[in-house]
Amino acid sequence: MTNLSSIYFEQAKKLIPGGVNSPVRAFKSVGGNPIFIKSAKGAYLNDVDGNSYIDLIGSWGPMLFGQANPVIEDAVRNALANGFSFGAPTYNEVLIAQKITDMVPSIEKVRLVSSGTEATMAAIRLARAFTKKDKIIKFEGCYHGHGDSFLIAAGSGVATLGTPDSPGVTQSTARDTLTAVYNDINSLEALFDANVGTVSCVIVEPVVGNMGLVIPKNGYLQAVKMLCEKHNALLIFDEVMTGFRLSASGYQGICGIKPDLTTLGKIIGGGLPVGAYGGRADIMEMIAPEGPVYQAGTLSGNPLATTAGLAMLGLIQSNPEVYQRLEAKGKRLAEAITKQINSLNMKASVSQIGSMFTLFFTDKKVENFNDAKTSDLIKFGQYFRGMLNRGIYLPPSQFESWFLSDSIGEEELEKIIIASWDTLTSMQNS
Ligand code: HOZ
Repeated sequence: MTNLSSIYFEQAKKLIPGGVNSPVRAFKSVGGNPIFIKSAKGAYLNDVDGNSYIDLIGSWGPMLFGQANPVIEDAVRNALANGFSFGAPTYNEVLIAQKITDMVPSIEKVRLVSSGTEATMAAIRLARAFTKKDKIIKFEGCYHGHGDSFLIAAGSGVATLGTPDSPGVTQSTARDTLTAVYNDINSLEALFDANVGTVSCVIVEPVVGNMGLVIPKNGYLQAVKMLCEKHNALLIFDEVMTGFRLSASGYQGICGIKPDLTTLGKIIGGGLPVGAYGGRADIMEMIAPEGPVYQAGTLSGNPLATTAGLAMLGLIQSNPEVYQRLEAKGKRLAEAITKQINSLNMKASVSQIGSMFTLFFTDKKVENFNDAKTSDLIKFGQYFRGMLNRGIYLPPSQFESWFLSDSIGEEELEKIIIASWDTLTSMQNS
């Protein structure tokens, strides 16, 4: 069908690899052409052809209060008048560091960067320098951005495209990344035992959003922490998606574990480009210029991004009940869709925690990447397109989490549930 989105996409493909600036947006695994967005407000994304969709991507996490929240919008508008980028310190950087360290107790010192990818790359460099060891352990299907060390058995967009080990990553880099099976403590223990004295850190999404949503088993993260302590390896929680989304102190505030380092992203810029890494002061003090580990960035602590982030964290602090509301919405959706798949006798299962959600097209309980990969990706594509046609914009991949926002009210929840039922029944009948 010819519409503005498809015209723009044709033009984009001539200028931008694959027509998009981040692969998963290209709809490759779900079919059809990407929808170009013109604007967004509250629970809705509006496309260039005049259609509106309920937004379940939420910019991959940060839109906790919905799109273009007026408090954040006003803060950014006011800040604009003072300039956009200085390459010199601002007081807002101090204020946001204070807020982050107040809200996340494991973070004693924090460094702002411009994306989650930057944060994770810097965090492992720091872990290597601190422990004087080279290897890292990550988990199959976890995604920590596109740094070379992480593109080994990676989830998210690379899993979606079927290229979890990217060409261009050197063999020596790949050799220093060891991969364990998430939720399987024996697999981590075996890796440690086979690599005694060489592992600098374990990096993990404590709740995984990049295999689709996968929740840790009871006691699993505690066991990971104990193994790290036993082997003198640092524990890094990648909370780029879960930080401030699952609680005001991230998932670590829920599971009660203090990682040595934490990476954050997106939400601490209110949706503007920001990331951060932080943790124990004795480790963070190794970062330049206090210590020898180099990491820098002109846009780090950008004044617009820190203003938006301060407004976002302020909103969270003044609305602590938002997490209960989101949990209630997530539960309601999970119950309704579980009922639908059961009544249609479909091979599918639902994963949900707070405002994060995935419908897997497999009847396996998804506890790790291998389980997630048993999903029927053709069925997911049909479901995605059915939902999109009914006005619901899901993440365009089986290996991603949906994100609910506080702007999604009763009316939107009803629409999502009805669209899901209509889509599933039409899939059943086709
Ligand atoms: N890492 C993001 C959430 N899984 C996806 C962002 C993207 O690939 O565009």
